[in-house]
Amino acid sequence: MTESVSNSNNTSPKPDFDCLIVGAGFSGIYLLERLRELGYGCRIFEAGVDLGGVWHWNRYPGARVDSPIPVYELSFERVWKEWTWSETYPSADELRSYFNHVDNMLHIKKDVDFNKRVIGAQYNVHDCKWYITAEDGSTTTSRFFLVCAGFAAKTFIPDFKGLDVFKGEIHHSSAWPEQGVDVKGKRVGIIGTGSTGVQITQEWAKSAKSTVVFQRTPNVALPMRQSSVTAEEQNNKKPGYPEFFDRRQQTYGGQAMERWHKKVFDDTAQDREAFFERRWEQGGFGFWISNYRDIFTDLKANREAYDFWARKTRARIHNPAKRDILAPVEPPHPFGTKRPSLEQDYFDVLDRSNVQIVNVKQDKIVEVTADGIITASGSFFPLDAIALATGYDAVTGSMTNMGLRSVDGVSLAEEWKNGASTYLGLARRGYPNMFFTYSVHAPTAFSNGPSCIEAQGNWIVDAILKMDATGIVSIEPTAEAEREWKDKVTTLSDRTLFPLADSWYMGGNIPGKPREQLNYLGGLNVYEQECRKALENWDGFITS
Ligand code: N01
Repeated sequence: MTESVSNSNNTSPKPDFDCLIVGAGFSGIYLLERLRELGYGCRIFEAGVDLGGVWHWNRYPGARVDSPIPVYELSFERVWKEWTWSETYPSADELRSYFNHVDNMLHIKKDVDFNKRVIGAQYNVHDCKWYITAEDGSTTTSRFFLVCAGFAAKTFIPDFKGLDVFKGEIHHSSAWPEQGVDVKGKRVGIIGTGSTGVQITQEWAKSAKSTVVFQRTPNVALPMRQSSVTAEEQNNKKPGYPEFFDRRQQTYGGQAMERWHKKVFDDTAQDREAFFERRWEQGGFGFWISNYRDIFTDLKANREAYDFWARKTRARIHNPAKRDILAPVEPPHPFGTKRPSLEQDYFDVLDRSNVQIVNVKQDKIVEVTADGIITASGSFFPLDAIALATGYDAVTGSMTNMGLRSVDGVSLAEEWKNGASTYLGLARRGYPNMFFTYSVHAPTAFSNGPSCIEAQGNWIVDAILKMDATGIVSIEPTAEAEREWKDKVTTLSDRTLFPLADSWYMGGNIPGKPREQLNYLGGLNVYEQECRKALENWDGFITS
């Protein structure tokens, strides 16, 4: 459906596509399917060789999702009706099978170019087309340019001296060899204790001869409480799925889990302990997301949650030195202001005698040698394999790493050098007809992925439909709307304790990156209402 292009009053040939989508993860697939059904000509360019986005790339041992089924899946009935999970928190392998199933049901792959990495894109105001260049030298034109690259597409590897001289295997978690790494009988090291580091440690420490975990910040990890699930159990619940998926969109975190209505000190100490205990026993993110409603706004309230966590966790660690590194009495940051992992036996594994923990906040890594790692104190840790679980230039990195340029030819990386700016976490001034999902200034880090993606995807589809129904050729935000949106994102964040932690939420994990809130903290439900309101009269947009 390219009639709208003829509205542009230009005589240049039609673009190659109505919508060119970057990325074949949840967002790209969702948008492709929705737009294709409406008759739009779409294509996905995907740098990897298969569907799945982060689940395609993340092949490190132990990788699994931390949202329970059926929260973390697409709401397309054709997909969920015929699909059965085996665990409450599925593994990356199972998620890759899920994406194959998505393809079997929706025939996504026929509209995807794999191995196609976008390295440049710019909108031409004269012919109203995006020109998208790929690493293979090709240039493709499109009316809309939809960036669905997720928040974790740009790997971060610290600039450790000697990284390239290490003789053993060394891999970042996002570039893990498909055949895996055999660590049986080997001495292994894991740098980083975020969600990825926790998951790798749980696996490697069980088979390696010895393990050294290089921890800069303790992971205030919560019990996952994994369980197997049968097809029968799932089939019994499926009649309720449509309502469940609707409800998921109406919650703060897109999780079908709400913050508790009470504040921490509304309860007596005894009732509070009982409440914490219930959340703890449930497992998963309940202790984080549906905890007392003031734990992210009041340090004293937050400390109660941390102290409960520390008591529970310290009781599991028998080695006193390890106990103080892994679960210190004093919080490393307010509880939950860095993403907690869901662990299965992380603390038990770390307590083993063949596992060593190095506190690299006090004793920094200074060099990787051919045979191991040297820290500032001069300690040498001989290693045969190293896992770099050091995370991502998260949220903005996926977008600034793609060669995007404004209509004036300025690169997005340059524009965002001192801070990101967007409108509604969906659009950017100077980039007409470009929309992005699960990225900057949206609920991204604070929402279940598929929920956020579907809310934004539906908005993008409706915006395109509305443009075509009313003869609008292009839209882009005003400078004022962007300023106001950024102020809102910042104000919401400043009311909370999140700015107190050096997290990737705040750009705090990357040396030199501007320190600012990159996520919208008002909740997915409110976010969606705000976006919908703007769509009614194109508030904050310039239309032409
Ligand atoms: O990355 P991270 P990640 N020296 O940035 C450390 C999602 N995810 O890949 O905390 C030593 O969280 C760094 O230390 P510090 C999820 O949303 C989900 O683990 O900055 N250490 C930190 O410990 C997650 O939040 C799952 O002090 C250094 C680690 O490296 C997001 O992806 C699984 C260092 C990086 O942790 C990112 O997680 C995996 C240095 N110079 C990922 N530099 C699920 O379970 C950094 N570190 C669904």
